Parts: sequence; structure tokens; C-alpha cells
Amino acid sequence: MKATAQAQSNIALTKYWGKRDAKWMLPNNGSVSMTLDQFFTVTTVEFDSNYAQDEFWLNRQKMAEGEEAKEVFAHLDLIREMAKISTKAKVMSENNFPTAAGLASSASGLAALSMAGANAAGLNLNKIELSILSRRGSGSAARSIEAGFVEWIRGTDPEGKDSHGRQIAPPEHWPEFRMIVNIVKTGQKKWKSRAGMAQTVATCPYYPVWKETAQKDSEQMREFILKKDFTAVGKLAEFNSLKMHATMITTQPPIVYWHPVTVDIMQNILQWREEGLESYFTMDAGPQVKVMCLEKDEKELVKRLNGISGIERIEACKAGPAAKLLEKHLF
Ligand code: 2P0
Repeated sequence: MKATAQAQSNIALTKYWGKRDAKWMLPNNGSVSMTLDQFFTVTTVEFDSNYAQDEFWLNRQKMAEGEEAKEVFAHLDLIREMAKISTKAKVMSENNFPTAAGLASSASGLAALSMAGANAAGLNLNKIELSILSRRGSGSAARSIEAGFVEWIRGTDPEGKDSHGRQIAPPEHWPEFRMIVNIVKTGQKKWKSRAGMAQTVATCPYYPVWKETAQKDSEQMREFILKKDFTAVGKLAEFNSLKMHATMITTQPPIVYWHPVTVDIMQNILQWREEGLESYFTMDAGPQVKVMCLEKDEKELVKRLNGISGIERIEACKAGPAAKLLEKHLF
């Protein structure tokens, strides 16, 4: 029983930062994202009685009992429980981008693992069930099952039956929209999102403001995307990201994901915008800056971003496809 899936990474336009329930992985607020066409994870899962224990390989390296492997094995347990099997598995996963550097590797990773794992275990899940399974592995993974522009519905059910990803619009809805990913530093981050958001909820004096406003931001974002109002989407995405970072830096101890190059890019975007080149930035749990613009300004922006020293890689992304099964396995 072997299956392989590819899931794309996603970048939130309105963010998820803080859980209301850690066991069921339920967010305090809904969030909205764009699935990226350029960054993805491919994962093969094989359940076989020949395996004495679970194995996890990432980018061709066998992962020892670290945090990542533990999360993968816990997710396999969930899948086994659903499929009523006890067979051990081998999991092989490959990212085409740096792991754990604020590029949502857990989103594409857990979505690919959920789809490949469920299929290898003989489960026949629909998109909503797959999104819910993905969410239980990593919240943002709930948004990586669908294509294009996606919302992760907050829901109200205590076990999260109504908290899953749902498409707002397919990639064809807005082919001119661009998310330029600027990879600043490929080192692994100090604060993993999971611990960081829990610390923020526990200690940030401004977190209640986030909680009060983030849900409404997501509902507005949905409308702006449907209207294809680029200025409204960009302004709100930038504001929402800065609000989230304001809660991060006022957490105790402080969580500062920014690097000097992060700030340099932000300052330039603000300056260029004043001069008439319209683009907006958003940052996640890492130093990378994602710049939103329309197709007509992509070339000029990439040229200018290339002039900033300290950016290792620039990738202009469009809205990308849904998670899918692949015929070709990694092993
Ligand atoms: C997001 N992030 O909406 C936000 C913005 C990071 C900053 O979702 O604990 O890796 O596995 O649910 O999904 C990263 O959080 O955390 C994230 P868990 P996850 O994209």
C-alpha cells in the first residue's frame, strides 16, 4: 500500500496566529491564503508489515527521533486509527525549498503526508476530510489542499468538524496576482511557529486586539479577493502581517523573526510605493519577505529587489494548483 502526493506551499494574506484548542488544532481566527505555484512538497508513504517501525526521510536524509519525525509519526498514528490498521510505514518527503525557514514547509509537508498517507492506508477522503486531517498535523496545512485563493474557516465545533480549508477562487480568477518570495536567509528559525504562537497567546498584552480583529480581517479579505481589488488586498495583507508581528515582538521572551535584510526590503517597498510602484509586503514566522504585486509591475520589482544585497533567491509565484496524487513514487 503505497501512494505519493504533491502539495503546494501557501502564504497567508490574513494570518493564523494562536490556537483555541491545541489537541484539535483549532485556530482563534479564520485565515486566508494563496496557494503558491512554485514551492511544493512531494511525499511517498508506504504501509508494509516488513517495517518494524516508522521511518521518515526528508530530502534524502533519514530523520532520527527529532521533533519533525515525531510529528510525522504522530500523524501516521492518526491515519492508522482512521483506517483501523496497525502497519508501520516508511515516509519519504522532498521539499523544493528550504525547510522551516518561514516558507510554510509544514503546510505543504503535512498536506502531502495526509493525502499520500490516507491513500496508502486505503482511506477514500474528500477534500474537506483531507483538509481536516491536514489541519490536525499542522494548522496551515488545512489551506494547502485547495488551489488558488483559500480560506481556513475558523468554525465553532469543539472537535473542529467545521474548521477546514475552502476555496474562495481558483487560480484562473486572478492570473495577474503575484507573490514575489524573497529568500533572505536559509538557516532554520529559532522559534518554531507552534511554540511561538502559544507563547504569544500566553504572554502578549496586545493579543486580545489580534483576536478581536483577525477574524474580521479574513472576512474582508475574502470579499476583496472576489472583487479583485488589488489595493485593498495588499493594504489589508500588509497591515494584518504587521499586526501579527507586533504581537510577536511584544511576547515574553520576545519573538523577533526579522533580519536586517527583512527591514531593508520593507523600507524599499514603502518608498517605491510612494513613488508610484504599487506593491505590498507580508512576513510570516521567518525573515523572508513576500511582496504582492500585479503582473504589470513584476519585472520592475524583481529588478529592484535584485539590487538589494542579502537576498539569496527571488521567486515570483502565481496562485497554484490543488494537492494531487502522483503516479511516480520517491522509492
Ligand atoms: C500563517 N503561520 O497563517 C501563519 C503566519 C506562521 C505565521 O501558520 O502549530 O506551522 O503546526 O498549527 O501551521 C505557521 O503555523 O503551526 C503559520 P501549527 P503552523 O501562515
